[in-house]
Amino acid sequence: MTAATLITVAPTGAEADKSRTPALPVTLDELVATAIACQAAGAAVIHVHIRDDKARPTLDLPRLKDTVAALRARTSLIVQLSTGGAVTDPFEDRLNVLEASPDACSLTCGKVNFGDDVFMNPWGFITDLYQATQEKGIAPEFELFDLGHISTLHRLLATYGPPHGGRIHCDLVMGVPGGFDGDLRTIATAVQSLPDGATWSATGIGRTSVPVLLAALSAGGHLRVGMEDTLTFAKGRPVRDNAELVTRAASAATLAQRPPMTTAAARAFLGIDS
Ligand code: KMH
Ligand code: ZN
Repeated sequence: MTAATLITVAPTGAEADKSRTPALPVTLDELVATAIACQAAGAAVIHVHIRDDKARPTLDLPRLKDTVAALRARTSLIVQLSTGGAVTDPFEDRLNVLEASPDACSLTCGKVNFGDDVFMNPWGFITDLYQATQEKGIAPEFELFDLGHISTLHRLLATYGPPHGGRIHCDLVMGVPGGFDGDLRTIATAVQSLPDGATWSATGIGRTSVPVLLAALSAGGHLRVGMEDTLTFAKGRPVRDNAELVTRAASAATLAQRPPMTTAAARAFLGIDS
C-alpha cells in the first residue's frame, strides 16, 4: 500500500450549471483561485474542464493553453486536462486538447450510459488518443466507468505498450447511472481486475461521494473529489467550494495514516517531469 494519498481535484466538469451553482469555478480567475486553495488543502493533481464566456463547456484550444499556463504560473499542481469534455464534443476536438501540452490527461477506456446520454469512446478514438499521449509525452490517467473498460485497458497496454511516465494510473468513476455502482463490493471487483502494478483512485458521483472515498482509502486507493462529481457536501447542504471537499479528503487520508502526497511526490509517483 502506498504510504501517501494522491488527491486529485476535479473542480468544474462539463455538466453543472453555473446559474444554479454560483460556487462552480468557470472563469480563469475562479479556476486559478480554486487551484491555489485546493493545493493548500492537499490536492496534487487538478483535472480541468473549462468554460466559455457564457459558462458553457468548451474545448477551445487558445483558452486551454492559457489555462495550462496560468495554473503552472500560480501552482505546482499536476495539470490534467480532460479529453472527455462534454458528451456532445466531437472526437477531433477531444484529441486536439493534447495540443495544449498539459502534464497529464484523462483517457476514458470505453463508452458508458451517462444519465440520459451516452459518453462515446470507441476503440479507434481510444487508440488514437493513447498513441498521441505517447508521442507528446503526456501522462494518461485511465478513466474507468465500468468493468468492460478494464478489459479495454488490458488490450490497449498489450497492443501499444506502457504509458508515458511508466505508471498505469486509473481512476474509478463510480455512481454514474449506467456505470459502476459506488460501493465497496464494486471497488473490490474492479481493483482485482486491474493490470499488474496499476495504481488507482476512485471518485463517487453525487451521494456515493463519501462512501467511495472511505472505501477507496480502506482499500489502499487514492482519491478524486470536486464539484465535477458532487455538489452536495452532506444531505441538504450544498458544497461551499472545492477546497472544502479537498480538506475533507485530506483529513480522511490523514486519519487513515496515508496523508496527502505533495505535488513533488506526486510528480515522481506518476513519472511526470518537474
Ligand atoms: N463530462 C463527461 C462526459 C473526462 O473528463 O475525461 C466526461 C468526463 C470524463 O468528465
Ligand atoms: Zn472530467
